[in-house]
Amino acid sequence: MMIRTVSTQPFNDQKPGTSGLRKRVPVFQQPHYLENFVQSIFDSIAAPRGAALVLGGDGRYYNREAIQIILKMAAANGFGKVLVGQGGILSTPAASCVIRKHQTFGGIILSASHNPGGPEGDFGIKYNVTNGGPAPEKVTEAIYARSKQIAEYFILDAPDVALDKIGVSKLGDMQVEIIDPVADYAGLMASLFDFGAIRNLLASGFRIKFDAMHAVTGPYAREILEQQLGAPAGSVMNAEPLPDFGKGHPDPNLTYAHELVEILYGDNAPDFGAASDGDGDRNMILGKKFFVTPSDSLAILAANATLAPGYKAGLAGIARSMPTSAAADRVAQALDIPCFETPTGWKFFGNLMDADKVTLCGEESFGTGSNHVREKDGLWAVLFWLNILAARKQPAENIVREHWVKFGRNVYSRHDYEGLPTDAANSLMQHLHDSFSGLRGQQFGQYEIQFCDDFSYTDPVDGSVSTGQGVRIIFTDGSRIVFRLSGTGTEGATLRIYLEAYEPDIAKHHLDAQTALAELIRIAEEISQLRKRTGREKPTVIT
Ligand code: VG1
Ligand code: CO
Repeated sequence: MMIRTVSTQPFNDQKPGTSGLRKRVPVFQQPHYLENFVQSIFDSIAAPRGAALVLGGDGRYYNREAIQIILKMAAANGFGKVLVGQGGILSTPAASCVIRKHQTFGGIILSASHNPGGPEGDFGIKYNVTNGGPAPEKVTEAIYARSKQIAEYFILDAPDVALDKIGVSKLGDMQVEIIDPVADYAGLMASLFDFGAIRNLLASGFRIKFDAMHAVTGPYAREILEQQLGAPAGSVMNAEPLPDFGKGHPDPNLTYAHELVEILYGDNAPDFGAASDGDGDRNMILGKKFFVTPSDSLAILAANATLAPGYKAGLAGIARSMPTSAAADRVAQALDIPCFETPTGWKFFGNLMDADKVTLCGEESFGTGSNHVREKDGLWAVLFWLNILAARKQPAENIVREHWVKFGRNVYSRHDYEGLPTDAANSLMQHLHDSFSGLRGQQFGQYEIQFCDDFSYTDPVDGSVSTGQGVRIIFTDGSRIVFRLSGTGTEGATLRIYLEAYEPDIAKHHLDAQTALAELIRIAEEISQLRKRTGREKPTVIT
């Protein structure tokens, strides 16, 4: 077998976003496009000869083709071994688990997460480092810099590798090991949670519904929830991973997971519902006719963590992304542990976990996780909730309401405006920046602005600084409005407006978030000149 050196020219748009490089499938299918990016990764990470990698993806359209290309390039670039999930499948948290367990040099994950798939949908690629977590910014910047210079890549001329049969084969000098994508991950889950107690709960008639949204978690949820924990067959719905996710949008929120929402809000609803996204790192938690806000979910997991065997020694600390509500901060304060506020994206949690500064991390975008891996983890959050429900023997809604009584309620919502013209979105953000100095001290209805800024973060472990991470408008009573542009979309711009108000008054805890936040929503629209600059009357998605 021969190593071929292919000359190529740089593409100028291979800058990784919040979570890897995401583009439309036809963009990735252009000659050399994927190859350029993969070679840029290999050139930047300088892995020693013979190093091992993990490779897998969420099964979306182009996953298998990409895996064949990457395997042949890894062989040509001197890697000694690649562990591949059977059929090319590995959920994002499972990939992180495998990197850590098998101590590989790193891993490549093929996913565009919650973005739709299919021939006209999105594809994505992300590099994870030795700790199992997403490459930090200095690595992604080096990859991008390399992609702008690249002149050639290396690929082995060889037949395709059989991806569906577990076992070891050779590709040139490199070993390819096809592994069970579920086993290591399922073993890790069993070591963290009280499977016996969850089994008893499910045997007692407690009914659950998990929506895998035709994405990667189907096989994981079937094995863990149905096989190992005994949930009746059919408890996992849409369990077959499909290359186009059944033409759905695998984003577990009230809008896109409506099939599950209708079941949980319908007649004869199950006791507990959950969904995960394309690559299995997000989670949505539902009780009977009740939605648990992701920010509350993080706080509640933290407050109840010692009920799960894996966390019975307590938490070292908690971290949340800046736009995530401060509900977790209140729990950290009560537990007398530190709470860190990071920019959006899981890559910022890695250093804190590696340094044992935090145990739990979370984002408002349906992402929760812990130091068991270095990615957010959808099924882990579902199992954590089931463990708590089994231990407390109360409905999910009661657990949330009791939490609010104890800590007060951080009323929270996010409004997304998807598919905006990039110019309009940029001009709105610029307008906000230009308004900073005039806004301080201004009164809007009952709210007075204490300060506004563009969030920047200094990593407490390695001192690296990340600027421009979102405009914050903070009011004197602690309420907040945050504006950010998404870094995961592939078309136009998505504006995210995050709204948070603290409500200590129990008499108001029954209010729907949109009602409770109405005044802040109005202020956000006024300050940003949203209607004038975007022509939009209402958000595309509210979570
Ligand atoms: C979004 C979320 C962010 C999350 C990221 C990746 O990013 O807001 O919290 O970490 O997606 O999640 P953005 O830049 O579009 O706001 V996943 O599940 O798409 O890998
Ligand atoms: Co995801």
